[in-house]
Amino acid sequence: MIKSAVTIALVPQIKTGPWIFWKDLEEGMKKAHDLGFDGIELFTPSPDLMEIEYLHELLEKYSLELAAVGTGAGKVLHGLTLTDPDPSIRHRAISFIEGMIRFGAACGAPAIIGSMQGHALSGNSRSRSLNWLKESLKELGALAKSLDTFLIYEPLNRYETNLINKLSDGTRLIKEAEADGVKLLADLFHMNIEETDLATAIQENASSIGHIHFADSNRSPIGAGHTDMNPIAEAIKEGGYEGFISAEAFPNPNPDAAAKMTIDSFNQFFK
Ligand code: LER
Ligand code: MN
Repeated sequence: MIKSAVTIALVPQIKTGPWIFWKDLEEGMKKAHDLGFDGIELFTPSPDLMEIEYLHELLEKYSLELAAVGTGAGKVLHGLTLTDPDPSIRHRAISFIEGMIRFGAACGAPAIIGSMQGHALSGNSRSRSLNWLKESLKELGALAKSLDTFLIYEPLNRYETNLINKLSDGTRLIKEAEADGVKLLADLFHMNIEETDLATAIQENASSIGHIHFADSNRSPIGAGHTDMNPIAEAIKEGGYEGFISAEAFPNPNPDAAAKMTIDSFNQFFK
């Protein structure tokens, strides 16, 4: 089944990022429920922002699933990446992500590695960076698998990483890493910058995709840019995708309108 989700960010330092709701967890969850979303995707500063029991209660109260948890705060707040040349920073990055994997898994959700993949620095060979990334994905994917979930790895556009920008390179990376607990995140905004054709990229990588970020060409909610969703939605459905399509978009013109626009687009293309 294809399910809808909306992002809630609880990290004040990234309030200007592409997240629909960011003020308050319960308020965001109530709004998500009232609009008919199936789940929420959470960005927290750390794995222990709230008691798991409290989150369980709220998820039950508002009939929502936890779609995924983001790990970006590890980079934004602590400067941690999996490809930092300093082994102690790589080690702390792994520990941070392990915590987030356990946090998500306690509610049946995968964690996402996006900006924490880092990038290859000049003078620091690209293959060395990719090897660190592969080793980390293998280790963290195995942890996720042991907790009955998976790990999500997200190719980002060229302005955010110089490691992996396209889905097909992500599929190859996971294979080379033999990281079988890892799936790819197809973020339509990044794909709009990097892929030759979004629908073809989705078709060709269908078996690797485990999560989708739903945003238009300008990273506003779907419907507010020039992405042609028809062939993309067809490719997602024909590829047998079963997972969340989650609104990671700027809250334009405001969070409530962006959430409404997103669920209307989701219902138009996926119901
Ligand atoms: C995270 O999912 C993402 O897409 C990044 O661009 C956020 O900075
Ligand atoms: Mn994304």
